[in-house]
Amino acid sequence: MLPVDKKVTINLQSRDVIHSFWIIDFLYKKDMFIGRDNSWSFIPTREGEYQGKCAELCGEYHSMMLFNVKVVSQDEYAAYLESLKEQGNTGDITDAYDRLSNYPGTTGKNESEEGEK
Ligand SMILES: [Cu+2]
Repeated sequence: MLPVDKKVTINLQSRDVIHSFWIIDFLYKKDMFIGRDNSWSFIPTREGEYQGKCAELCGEYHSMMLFNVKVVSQDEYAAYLESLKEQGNTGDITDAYDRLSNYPGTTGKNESEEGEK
């Protein structure tokens, strides 16, 4: 769910292979790479529901990588965030779900990234 007429930045990270984040009606897609963060900023200007999918043949479940993006009013967006909070759904996804463990000598993090922290 995204708020209409507000700048949105989507940070894209891959935890396994290369994917491509594609919202079809937005006429744009952005690749997601392992160990290299990517981002996409835009301002959705029309309320509605838009289909998205992975646009990179990424593996056995590629055809199941479908999602919907709902662009809603500011009020509806605020109410949605509040409902998530009430359900205890706050914060970001952490590295706890990271399945990538093939960087040499690490537990799934890029060594150059670790040096920056
Ligand atoms: Cu895919």
